[in-house]
Amino acid sequence: STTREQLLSQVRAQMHEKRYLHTLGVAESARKLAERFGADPDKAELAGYVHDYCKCWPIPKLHTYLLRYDLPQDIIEGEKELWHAFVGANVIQSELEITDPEVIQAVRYHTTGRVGMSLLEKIVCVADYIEPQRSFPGVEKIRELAVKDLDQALSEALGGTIAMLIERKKTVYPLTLLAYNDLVSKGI
Ligand code: DGI
Ligand code: FE
Ligand code: FE
Ligand code: FE
Repeated sequence: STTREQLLSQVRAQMHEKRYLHTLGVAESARKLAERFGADPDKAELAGYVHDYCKCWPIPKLHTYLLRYDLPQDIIEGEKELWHAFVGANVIQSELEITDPEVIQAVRYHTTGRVGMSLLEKIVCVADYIEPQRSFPGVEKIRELAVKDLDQALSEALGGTIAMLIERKKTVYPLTLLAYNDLVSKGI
């Protein structure tokens, strides 16, 4: 079985220094959120380590893997920013021998979110926004919410992303909008 050191050196080899520091930050933040909200801290940390495994892969390589894994047509035809999450969920199984379906799902939906996210999916998604290296308008509010209410933090984070995408005239992936609507319709 793979040791933590082996895993981290393989993750490190996929990306730039800055992305690796972000990765370590997400693992740390995810572990803390898991301890706070009652998820498995080891799973959260592992998901953090691997969530952006494919983030720095060249677009043609990501495209090859999208076709190889027969990933959804709307992902292939949509924003390339989303590719690393869907490809990553499959690649961590083949290259890192990660078999835990909860960890795999957390990687798959860390960028878009979805309706009915598991606790671990929410944790990884929110950790991705609030890890210590992150700075963007609104990050402090999400950090504050994440101390008390994970769903509120998630709602704020998804809402902020949707607003940013609209501002930049980018398409909003349907799942992201549905996830946001689901939270808001429940008063979150
Ligand atoms: O990989 P990271 O930079 O750590 O963060 P991420 O995986 O959450 O997001 C990557 C990018 O994807 C980010 O710039 C926002 C963008 N994104 C998230 N949801 C959507 C999206 N882009 C489009 N076009 N549509 C979405 O629904
Ligand atoms: Fe990502
Ligand atoms: Fe990169
Ligand atoms: Fe990330």
